[in-house]
Amino acid sequence: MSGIKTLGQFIIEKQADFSYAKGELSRLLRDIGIAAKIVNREVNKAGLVDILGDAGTVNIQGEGQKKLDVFANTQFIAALTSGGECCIVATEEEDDFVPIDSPVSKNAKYIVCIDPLDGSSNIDVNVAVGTIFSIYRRKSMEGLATLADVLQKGTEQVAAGYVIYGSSTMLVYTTGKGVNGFTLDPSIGEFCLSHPNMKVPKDGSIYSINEGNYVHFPMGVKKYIKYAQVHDEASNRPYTSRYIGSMVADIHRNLIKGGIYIYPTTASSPNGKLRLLYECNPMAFIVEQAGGTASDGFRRILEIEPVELHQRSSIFIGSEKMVKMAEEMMATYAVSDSNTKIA
Ligand code: AHM
Ligand code: MG
Repeated sequence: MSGIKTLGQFIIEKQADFSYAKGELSRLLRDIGIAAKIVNREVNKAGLVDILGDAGTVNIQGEGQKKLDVFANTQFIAALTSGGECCIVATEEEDDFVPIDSPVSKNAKYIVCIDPLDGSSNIDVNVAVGTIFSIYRRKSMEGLATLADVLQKGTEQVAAGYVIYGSSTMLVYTTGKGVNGFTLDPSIGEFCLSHPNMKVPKDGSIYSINEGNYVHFPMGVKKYIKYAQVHDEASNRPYTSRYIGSMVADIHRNLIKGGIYIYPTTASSPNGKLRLLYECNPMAFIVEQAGGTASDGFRRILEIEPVELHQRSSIFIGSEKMVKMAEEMMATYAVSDSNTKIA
């Protein structure tokens, strides 16, 4: 085992960095890691068992739920319930937040916002999917935690992370002191530190966006796409287009190689598609901690005031120089959008 550092060992070593109750946050991260291993087991044998396909139910967003969505949701809620450190789970798969009411969680101080299985339309075709989570400390001091405890700005996150179930399974997280990545070693069943102190390159040459929606994009995004496609050796253009359709996988790749991921507003989704609390905020916290930038096109994602549980946002995230350039174009062409009412 020499030279290997497991997630559990690493979390305990880094406890001193936590601003709050140290053992509690460590235990919470451990609980998420355990649930992630169970979900990983099912994702990996998805073709072998009757767990692929639709569950026949629809979530609050009106999206059909896949069986693995439902399975992952159940696993994370169960792990957070028995762990005892979480008082509320807000998940993409439940209409309302889920209060955790168990004897062990009476004094629980943490709120977890989670997308249990992101990119789940990719499950049936063996493409990478992910879990995204965000952890807040409850603000209210007594009684049951409420919606107000959940609706905190991204700047208030005490930890965030994602799990990518890809060609290997990785858990990447931050507690606000940099970003570290752990790869699951299936032979010992442990996440092992493989990507210490991850940094997103300041500039990159990959852009990731669903270009099929081009006609519905704001003018600033259309201009940015054209900019990305122009030949210019000095700035390494044309850029490479890479879009998996799993936010976790697209952002993970860009975090390592340098790039920008964009999910803008469109004519049919004027507030964007992705959810602020359990998709945009955690990814923004991680990418900022890795030295990158995350914006809704005009302002920092982490400073958006949430007003509802399943609030959506546009997102421009990744290498700082690329995001800044896209923001400049959004600002420049915002007027033409307001004239055509696209965004
Ligand atoms: P989901 O949470 O329902 O899986 O939706 C989120 C996913 C992201 O992972 C991905 O980047 C995006 O939706 C893909 O959307 P589209 O198919 O519109 O490009
Ligand atoms: Mg999602």
